[in-house]
Amino acid sequence: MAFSKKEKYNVAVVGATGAVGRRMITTLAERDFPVDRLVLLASARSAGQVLTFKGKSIAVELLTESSFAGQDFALFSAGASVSLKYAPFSVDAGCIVIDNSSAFRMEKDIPLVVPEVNPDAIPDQPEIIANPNCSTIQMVVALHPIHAKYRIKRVVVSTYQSVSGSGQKAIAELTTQSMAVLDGKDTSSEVYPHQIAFNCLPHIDVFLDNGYTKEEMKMVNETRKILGDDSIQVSPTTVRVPVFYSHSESVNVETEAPISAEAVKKLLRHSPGIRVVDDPERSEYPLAIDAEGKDEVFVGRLRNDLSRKKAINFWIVSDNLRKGAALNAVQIAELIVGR
Ligand code: NAP
Ligand code: 12T
Repeated sequence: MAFSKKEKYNVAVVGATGAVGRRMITTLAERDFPVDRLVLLASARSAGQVLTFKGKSIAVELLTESSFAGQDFALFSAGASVSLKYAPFSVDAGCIVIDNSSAFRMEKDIPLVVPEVNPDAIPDQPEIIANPNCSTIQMVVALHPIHAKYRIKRVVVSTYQSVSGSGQKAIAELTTQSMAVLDGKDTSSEVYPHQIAFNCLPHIDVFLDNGYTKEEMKMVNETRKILGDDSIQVSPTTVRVPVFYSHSESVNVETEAPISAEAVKKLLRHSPGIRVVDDPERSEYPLAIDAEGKDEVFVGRLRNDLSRKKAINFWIVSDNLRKGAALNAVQIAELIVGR
């Protein structure tokens, strides 16, 4: 079954009750995506729960192999194992999958798309399109214009990632632990291996044999795939911090061509999806609490690297549930219906 242009589309949200799924629903509404029927899917735990879309109540349904009949788009954010199991049923039903999990991102034949960077990676008849990792998305939005003009050789990045990246349970864990600590009580941890309240954990996703975490290797591999350049060196450290929403990143970029912080500031001011916030005199720079609920990738603290000629430093912040997940996925769907 081939994709054909229509006035409105049937959209399924898989993992609709989750941190990302809920943003999918609000993002579809806010951007007025041409939705005909919206089907909300989750596990037996929350089937029957009622959510609202544009003021209309919709009951969550149990995800099954036949959930995709008659649907045009399925936005998946229920974890990699759910995507691996159910995305093939969606494809068989002729329903385009936009997948937020890590299941398909590095598959050779599956496009990994950030609309501001590589919209042309979407084929004429898409089946599965992968949404990159949240930390990678906000970084490549800023790297892409720099790479196009100066050729990036190497990126050294440290992340400061919010707990909402690990879902609803993690948001609850930070809340409960913070209150316990302030009350002078003991804490317990379920989502993370250690207390996250008033702490920083240099550990996101699982550790791999090379000593890096899977989250760190996503930043290496996904950045190369999206920018279409395997020669870019990426040296990452990913850290969980006690912040609810928005990921922050400290980035050092080394380029082939001579570069300056001042020139990049001008370049990024005119680059899609980016807002430069950089006025140190007035204590203005990107902040997680300001980025929450916003669409843009915020960039600031642009400085020349004191230790190297062709290198600069900067700070990137974006709402991980928006541009890092739901917004990027809906933008991909918009590209498909808009052409
Ligand atoms: P979450 O808040 O824990 O939500 C998980 C969602 O998946 C819930 O709706 C849950 O439904 C559903 N679910 C879980 N197991 C299921 C099953 N067997 N069948 C059907 N539905 C199932 O997690 P989240 O933060 O929204 O993240 C969800 C996924 O999105 C993650 O696993 C991750 O891969 C991906 N993600 C991607 C990015 C990104 O960088 N692009 C960012 C964050 C997350 P119930 O209510 O029934 O439990
Ligand atoms: N472990 O989409 O915990 O690959 O913040 C996103 C976020 C995996 C992913 C997290 C994760 C992904 C997290």
